[in-house]
Amino acid sequence: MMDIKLNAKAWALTLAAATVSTGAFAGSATATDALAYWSGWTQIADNDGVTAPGVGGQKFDTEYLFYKVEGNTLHVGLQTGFDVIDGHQVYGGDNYWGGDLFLSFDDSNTTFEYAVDFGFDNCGWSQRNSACTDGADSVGLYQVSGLNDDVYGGHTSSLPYQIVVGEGDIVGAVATDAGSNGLTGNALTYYRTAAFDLGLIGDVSEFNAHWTMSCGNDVIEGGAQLTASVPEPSSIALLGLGLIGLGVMRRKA
Ligand SMILES: [Ca+2]
Ligand SMILES: [Ca+2]
Ligand SMILES: [Ca+2]
Repeated sequence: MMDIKLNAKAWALTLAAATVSTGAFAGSATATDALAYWSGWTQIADNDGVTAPGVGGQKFDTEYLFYKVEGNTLHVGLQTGFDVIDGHQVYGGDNYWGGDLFLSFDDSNTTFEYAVDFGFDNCGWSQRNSACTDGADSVGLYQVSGLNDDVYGGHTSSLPYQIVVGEGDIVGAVATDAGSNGLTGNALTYYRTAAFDLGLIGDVSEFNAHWTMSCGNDVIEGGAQLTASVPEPSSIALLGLGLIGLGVMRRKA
């Protein structure tokens, strides 16, 4: 009996140790939160702490998507452990590049009619062992006419990756901002934004966004309804007062 009890205890300790080590591994790969930069934005995706279909930890962790609408300008924001300041990072001696921000405005997130090119190098997984000499495109909003699907073959579920820009594909100008939290190691995270006039798209009721990198280790998607006429607090208050007034009148009647 004594032996069995000891064995059971030993098993429990082994299981506890396994749980702790798994937790520690996950934590070390994923330690960041949404940046204060996003104050006033609406979060539309939380993929922090997960890299799928691949691995690589924080440097490949797509973390959050945000958006906001100011006037007729749509702002979309990405936070990721991938270096999206220059769209290139070296990991384990290999080169990795950031993708374009794919956008859909036709209520479908299976195909993307538009993409924001941030001006990152036009290279992919097959060029990971060399410097990129393929050049880059101008920052802007483009119609999607051709795709660069050069991600790791086992991660094609992360596609689309980058557009191939053709003549006449550009739709309009994009204002972009980028930075990092300035921390190091697994606490380091970056942000990149895109802002453009919704008039470039036309009649828009919702959008979907998608982003990945040249290994396809991680991918993030999110979307939101774009309600053109959100009642302002003052008009909601007036509506409430009106309803209260109706109630009072009914009680009196
Ligand atoms: Ca993270
Ligand atoms: Ca992630
Ligand atoms: Ca490009």
